[in-house]
Amino acid sequence: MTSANRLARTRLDPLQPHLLSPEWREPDIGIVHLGIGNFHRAHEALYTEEAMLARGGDWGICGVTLQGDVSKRDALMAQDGLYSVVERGPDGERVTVVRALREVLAMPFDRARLFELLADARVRIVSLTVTEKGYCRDATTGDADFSHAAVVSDLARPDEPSTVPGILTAALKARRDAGMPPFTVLSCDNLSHNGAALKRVVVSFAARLSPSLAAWIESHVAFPSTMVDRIVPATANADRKAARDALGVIDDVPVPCEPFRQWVIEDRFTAGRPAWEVAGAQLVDDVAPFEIAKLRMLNATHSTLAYLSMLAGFETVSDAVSHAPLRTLIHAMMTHEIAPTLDVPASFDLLAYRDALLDRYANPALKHRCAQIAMDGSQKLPPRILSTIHACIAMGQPFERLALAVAAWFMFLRGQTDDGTRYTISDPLGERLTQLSLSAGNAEQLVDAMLGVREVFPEALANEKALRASLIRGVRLLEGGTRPAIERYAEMR
Ligand code: CS2
Repeated sequence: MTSANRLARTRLDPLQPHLLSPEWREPDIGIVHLGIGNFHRAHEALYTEEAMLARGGDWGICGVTLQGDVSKRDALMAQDGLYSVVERGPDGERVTVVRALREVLAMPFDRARLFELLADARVRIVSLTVTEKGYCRDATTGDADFSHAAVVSDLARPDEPSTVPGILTAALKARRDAGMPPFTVLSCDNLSHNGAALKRVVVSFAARLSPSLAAWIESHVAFPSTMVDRIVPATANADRKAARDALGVIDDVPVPCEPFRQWVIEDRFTAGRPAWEVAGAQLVDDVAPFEIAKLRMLNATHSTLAYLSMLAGFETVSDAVSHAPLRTLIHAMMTHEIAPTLDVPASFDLLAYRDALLDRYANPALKHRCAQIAMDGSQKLPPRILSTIHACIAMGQPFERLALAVAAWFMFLRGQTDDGTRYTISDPLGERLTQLSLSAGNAEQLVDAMLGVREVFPEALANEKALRASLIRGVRLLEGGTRPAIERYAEMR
């Protein structure tokens, strides 16, 4: 295929119907984004492009993949950083070519260029979507995980970092040493209090190298929290075909997503920011109520659907919610177990939020695979489901359905569906967890073995008798078949 058939900045004219606006001035890079996955490209990058179109500003983005994924870098750079967003809604699809991404780097190969940018005063924001495990956070203390091999190596060689705390600490040190103001660090991952959580990881890491640097970061660097929301599946061939059919040229790396998007940001930027509000972002003083509601309502039910579906054999989220008992179970879980734990402003209608989520899940055009959501359960369950169970226990509220979700995760870790089809488990603790779940002889042993995993279950929660009993009930029922178990829980009052 010749490059004349591919997306290119010099050949955007014929693509006008697929651009947000014909106007465009190529901006300097103002944002370095760590974790250039599909989510960022369908979320922050679009908000940023709209903000620049409306209000200008040099907020071009340099995306960085931290896993040495040169193929992603090369595919995007072969298209001058251009790619299309394929929005799939019930009323059809819309293909938009995004121009905000100016450069893509792959660590560790492009370390010198990354640090050149991070020391450039024009870069005023470093944002992140590195997923939960990318934070290298010790779940018990909240500090950097000093037993993590990559963290140990970054502490030994702080000039050649590869982890998030290592990279941010080295870049902030260079700024401080040069007498420059720091950039704002913007976490866009699904962690509760994500800004504060990231700050703690970075400051604790820096403290091991230099207490004065840690103190400078503590007092000078802003880490605003955010709530991000858009359902963005992995790219499939159908998306490449949709982009090609719409654009008439090849896009190897389009991003499929739903029409809905939301971004709530704590408005604390020490070196300026794009006018994201013109694109619909909500800039607020306190993100916590939004962030916790989204984690507990959306992400928790996503994970519940994912584990039950992996066992029962539903491939996508829309397949899962078109199974009436599973939909009823999720609806009841949000109504009776999750919503009562949330403390949101009066204007936030949780039941309307629940119904909107179920409608979003039902989107048949999206093909959001349950296997994608099922990844990294050891990192995702604590903020999504365990924190909610903890709140239910404290309030004396029921949590039987939430416990079923956790039991389904235990069963999922055995690596096969109810009908014996095997799948691989992708989780940083995967091998150990699978080993534990396979060696347990019965439901009690399985639950006790899993409750003993401190990275997932804090001691106080693991000692809750009522939780243990609910988990055992859940495992026993699931052992008799996931679909019948879903039916039983759907009937629960
Ligand atoms: C999902 C999220 O994969 C997952 O774990 O729950 O990526 C979810 O789609 C987004 O948070 C939606 O905003």
